[in-house]
Amino acid sequence: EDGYDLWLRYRPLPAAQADAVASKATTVVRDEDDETIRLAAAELERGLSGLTGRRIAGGDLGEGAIVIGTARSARIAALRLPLAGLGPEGYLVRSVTVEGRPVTVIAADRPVGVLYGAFRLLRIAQAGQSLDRLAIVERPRLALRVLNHWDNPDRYVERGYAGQSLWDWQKLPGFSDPRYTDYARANASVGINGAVLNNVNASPDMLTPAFLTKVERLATIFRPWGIRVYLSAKFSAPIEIGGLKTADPLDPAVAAWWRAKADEIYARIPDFGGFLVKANSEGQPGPGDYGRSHAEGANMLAAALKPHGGVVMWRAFVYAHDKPEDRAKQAYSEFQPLDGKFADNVIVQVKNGPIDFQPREPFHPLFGAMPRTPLMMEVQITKEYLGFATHLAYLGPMWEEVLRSDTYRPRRGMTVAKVLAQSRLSGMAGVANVGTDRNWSGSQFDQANWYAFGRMAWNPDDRASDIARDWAAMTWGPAVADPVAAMMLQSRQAVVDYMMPLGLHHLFATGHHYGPGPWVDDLARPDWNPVYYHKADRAGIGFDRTRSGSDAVGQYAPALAKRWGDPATVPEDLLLWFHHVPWERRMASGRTLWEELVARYDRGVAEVAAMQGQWAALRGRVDEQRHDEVSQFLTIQRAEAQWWRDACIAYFAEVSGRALPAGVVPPTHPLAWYKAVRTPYAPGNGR
Ligand code: BDP
Repeated sequence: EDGYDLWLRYRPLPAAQADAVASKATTVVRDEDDETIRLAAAELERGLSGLTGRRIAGGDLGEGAIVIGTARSARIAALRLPLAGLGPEGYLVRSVTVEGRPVTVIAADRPVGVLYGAFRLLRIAQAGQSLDRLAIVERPRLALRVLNHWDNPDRYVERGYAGQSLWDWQKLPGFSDPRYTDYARANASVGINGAVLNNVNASPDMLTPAFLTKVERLATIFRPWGIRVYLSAKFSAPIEIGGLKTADPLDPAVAAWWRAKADEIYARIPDFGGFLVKANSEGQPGPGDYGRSHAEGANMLAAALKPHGGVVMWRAFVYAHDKPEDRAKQAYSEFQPLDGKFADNVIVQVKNGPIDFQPREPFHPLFGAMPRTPLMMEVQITKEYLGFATHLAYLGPMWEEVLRSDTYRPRRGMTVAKVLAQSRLSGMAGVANVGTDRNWSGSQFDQANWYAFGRMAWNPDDRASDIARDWAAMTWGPAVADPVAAMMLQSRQAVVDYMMPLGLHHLFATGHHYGPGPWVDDLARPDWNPVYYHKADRAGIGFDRTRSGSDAVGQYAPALAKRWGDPATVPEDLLLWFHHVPWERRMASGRTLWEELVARYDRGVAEVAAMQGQWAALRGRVDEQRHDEVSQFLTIQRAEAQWWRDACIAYFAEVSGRALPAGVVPPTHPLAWYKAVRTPYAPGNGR
């Protein structure tokens, strides 16, 4: 096994469980000849046959049948189930009696709901759970559940660690790689319903007719799986491919160009999702180039898409070149005043935290602060800042932490999850971690992050621990689900501990964001340098974001600003994010800050060693090929955790002028050694 089958392996269950499933899955009955419903039936047959070791096929109604469909099937309609209330993507899975026989029904208002319901039933069976007395009613809490591919036309994936882009543009539209279907199927299995095909640092070529025929082909393949395609639009495309002199959003010729472009796209792809835009950020063009606001830029594109039902996902990831303001404050400063100014088919896409996908950040202050503007949350599934593909870090707990954060806006209890779910346009975007590697995600365990993203976008209140368990059962087998999930649940904190504990952030070496570089101070912009973020000196360490400092804390609701603005009440995990504190400060453990920092780094390395032990104990209980790959990756992670720990401790010891606490093992090498490490060929660098 090489991992290609993801969580849809459908290997035989132990005999007793297989018998139980088989008795509830004698045949799959469908009356409708809809392509999506056919896919649902085929998936059930494939999955249930694999799990039970028997041939389960389509057939007539009998005891133990699985009956699937919408109200267009007379048999389903006769059951008078409350299908209309399920919405366009919801479903129900119920044990009922039809024509005197006990059966299971998977029903929905629309075919895609039936497909989602089929995957749900399979998930239950894969976990070895009973298919008796089912009474499940589900509908997604968020409407747009979208992967953002940072894929370039030349197949290079920005921040991608799983090989090349899946999209083989050169061979499209002529050749349909079977992987396109497998990709769509995997997404559908977790409820992902959209894919932005190209990098936010967009090439204008993507909007040319030559590329649009290729995009159309992919859209056709994805459609029956409930997936719409979107494109990242380069704001200056009217100049680059349209021959105009300007891209000013208020220029009528520019607006007309985009309208025509939208018409052209929809003529090919009637269910095209819309545009994702990175504007006036990190050198990308945007409305700001013409003195126009983000709202003016977004609304112009929104008007072009509106007649076709498309949306604009406008990113709030901005930090301007000319402003000395704390980078953590800039998105809020620029976007919050625009609340209420966006057209009704614009949704502002906000990263989970105010800086940039760090191993731990507080939630982004825009959540809750723009009540009249739909906001969607962007998370990074690809692990740009958490060790790429070789480090095992399950991101479910990180996203759960953010989604459960209380914004206190407008009142207590309004979590980020609620803010997202309550808006009239709602969604979550995940920067994809898939590529041409056989295992899709660059490592076996990174598949879990793709999986968890889908589950959390469907239900932002789902628990990371439940998701881990389900994934582990499906991917490694129900017998080892608990120990595998236990390993996963500690893994993200381990990365925080050995890279940047206690609220430290952005200590990365230049460019690739892989290894440590807390000493880096020579990059052109102050806020590209790690020293800007940790501000360590002889007296102390941390970024003062209180009122006496940048006052980034003032962008949060008063209750939070108060709690986080005081070093005595801020959670220690965010201490150095918000405060510059003396090395001698007493921590909850009784240690000084310096001692605590070193202890956290040591804990991180120990946690990786513990994962190695937990994984070693599973040898023989999972297949050898995947076990071996994970073991080797853990060995890499262990060595690199040590590298991070040693480099950071060596550096902070030097700037602080402090000796290592008693009993602490000194770094393997002197500081100069770590400073000399180069990683020029690390994958995924921006180009
Ligand atoms: C940063 C990445 C960069 C992306 C940027 C973005 O380093 O490659 O282009 O985010 O989100 O994290 O636009």
